[in-house]
Amino acid sequence: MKLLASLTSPYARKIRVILAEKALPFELVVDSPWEANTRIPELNPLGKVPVLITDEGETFFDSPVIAGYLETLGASPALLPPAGLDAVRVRQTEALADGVTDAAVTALLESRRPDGERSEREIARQKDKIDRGLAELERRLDGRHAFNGSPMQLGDIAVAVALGYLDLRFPDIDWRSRHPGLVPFAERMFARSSLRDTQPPAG
Ligand SMILES: N[C@@H](CCC(=O)N[C@@H](CS)C(=O)NCC(=O)O)C(=O)O
Repeated sequence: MKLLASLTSPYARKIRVILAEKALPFELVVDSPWEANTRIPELNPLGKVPVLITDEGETFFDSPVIAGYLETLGASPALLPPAGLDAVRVRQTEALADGVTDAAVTALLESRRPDGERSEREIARQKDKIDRGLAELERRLDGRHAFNGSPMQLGDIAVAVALGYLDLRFPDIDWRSRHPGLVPFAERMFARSSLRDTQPPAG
C-alpha cells in the first residue's frame, strides 16, 4: 500500500504512527498539496493529505477513515475496540485531538497571510479552541496512562500527534505549563519509536 503524505502533516503523521505500531509495510510517497505539481487532487478531490492507496488500488481519505481501514487488516496491536460504544469513545478522543490540530493548522495558515489580510482576532479564536480542547483532554485523562484504557488506542496517538504539532508550530502556546496533566502522558508517547521516527522536520 502507498501513503501519500507531506512530512509535516500531523494527520499524515497519525497514520504513519499507526502503520509503525502495527509494523505494516507501506511505501511513503511524499507529496505536498501546496506544491504546483502535486498529484493529491487527482486522488482526493478535497486536495488534502493523507491519502492511502491500498494494494487492491482503492483510495481512502481522510485520516480517521484511513485509520478505520488499517484496523480492518487485523494487524496487532488493535487500536480500536470492536464496534460499539467503546469504539465510539475512542473516536471521540480522536475527534477532540484532531479538532485541536485543525485549530492549530487554521491558526498557522491565518498567521501566514500577508499584512492587511491577516486577522489577529481569528488567530486568537483558534488559539482559544486549542486551549479549551487541551483543557478537556487534560480533564478526560485525569492522571491516567491512556485516554480510553490500556493498552494504547487510536485516540492516544491522535492526542500525542496534536501535542507534537503544537511543539512544531506554536511553542509559544507552552501547553506543558498550561496543561501539566498532559505532560507525563506526552512524554511516554513521545518516547515510542513510532513517534520518534515520524518527527516532522522543522519548517
Ligand atoms: N480531516 C483531514 C485533514 C487533512 C488536512 O487538512 N491536511 C492538510 C495538511 S496538514 C492539507 O492537506 N491541507 C491542504 C489544503 O487544505 O488545501 C484528515 O484528518 O485527514
